[in-house]
Amino acid sequence: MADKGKRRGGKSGQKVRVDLRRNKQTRVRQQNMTHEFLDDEQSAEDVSREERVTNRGSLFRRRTVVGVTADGDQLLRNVDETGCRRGRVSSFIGLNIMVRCDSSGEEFECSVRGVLRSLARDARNVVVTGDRVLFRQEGDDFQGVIERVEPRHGVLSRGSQGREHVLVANIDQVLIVCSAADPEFRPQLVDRYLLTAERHEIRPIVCISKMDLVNPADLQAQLRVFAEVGYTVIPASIRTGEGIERLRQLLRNRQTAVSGQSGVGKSSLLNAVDQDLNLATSDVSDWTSKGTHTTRRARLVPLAFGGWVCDTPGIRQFELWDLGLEEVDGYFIEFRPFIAHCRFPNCTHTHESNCAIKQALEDGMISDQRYQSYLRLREEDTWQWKNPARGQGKQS
Ligand SMILES: Nc1nc2c(ncn2[C@@H]2O[C@H](COP(=O)(O)OP(=O)(O)OP(=O)(O)O)[C@@H](O)[C@H]2O)c(=O)[nH]1
Ligand SMILES: [Mg+2]
Ligand SMILES: [Zn+2]
Repeated sequence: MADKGKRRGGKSGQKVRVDLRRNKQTRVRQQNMTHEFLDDEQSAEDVSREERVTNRGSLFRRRTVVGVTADGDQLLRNVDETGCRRGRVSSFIGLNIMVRCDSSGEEFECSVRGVLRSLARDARNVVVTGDRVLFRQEGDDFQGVIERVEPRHGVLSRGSQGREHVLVANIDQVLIVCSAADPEFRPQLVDRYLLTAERHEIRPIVCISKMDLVNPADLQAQLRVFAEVGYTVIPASIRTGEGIERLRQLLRNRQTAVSGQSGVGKSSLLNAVDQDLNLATSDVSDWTSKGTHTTRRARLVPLAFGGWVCDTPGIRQFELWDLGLEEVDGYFIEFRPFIAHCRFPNCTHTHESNCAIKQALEDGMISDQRYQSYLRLREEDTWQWKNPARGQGKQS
């Protein structure tokens, strides 16, 4: 949206997205920066604060504020809590939302209070799996109404047809599952997840499933690339048991989203990690022939040994959301030390001379695998309708 500086969409009480001005001088994060009001495409429930340091040390800080002024805020926040219960959204069944009560562990089938929906610009993300909510029981059965959605932290989201699709909220880490084979290993898909995790400050863990199907030596070089950048990489197999105990340790007492392509074995891995889970999985012959997802909806479940996992449906493509083309390089974390040494401050590391990234590539400081990923990302993504709030123009 071109008209920066102007608050839009705005009756008092509605939320606005504030984008705090870039600071070119320093890499240090600062608190009180100048406000600029921008158009807001996010949903009313999203009150997450986001802050990021881009590659050249410039700072983008942005927050979505619900109800900066009176009315809307009161509608959303001032709920009469008497008789309400606290819980967490575990899954969606049709239009109904399953909420697990914090105190009793019972599941309630809930709807959403009308005002929450009507104030939301993006109906799709009003309530998402993993949300912490305040809800009121209605009637004698396990039914209720969600009165309030608490502010989120740790969101895993992706783009989908030009809009944000929040996969799961309130997570600490994402287990990125990519199979060694069947379906074939896709390091560039892993990179997309890694970028998103960096962007949202969620810890990524890379799990390479179905290791029993390959000769480990064949993948060694590719896996080493991720490890050398500093990521935790776990080769695993439910057939041999490789990696399962390590996964158990990493998942214990954490909030973990499990994501990856369909058929890579996400649900199977979780069942191996905690045998009480009994998540649906499909036979090899089944999933390859039908080409559909076995896990149809995200499901948040507690682990017997502590912590929660959210098993999500497989994805085909992982489109990045809310990440500008000009900052992608900075989220390839091993590029960071070099970026500032490029001759041109807006170097794209493609055709420019005196490019420190290309030099680092030549010197073996950056791997070709990751550099190719970077190039692909630049080419493939539909950047023009990303980041509508940042003046790149939104087309629908
Ligand atoms: N050989 C081998 N096969 C595995 C392994 N893990 C899972 N599989 C098989 O892979 C197929 C798919 O497993 P799922 O756990 O359903 O895969 P998913 O990632 O949950 O798939 P969606 O729910 O569709 O996203 C099943 O036939 C599993 O038996 C493994 O370690 N080795
Ligand atoms: Mg599954
Ligand atoms: Zn460069």
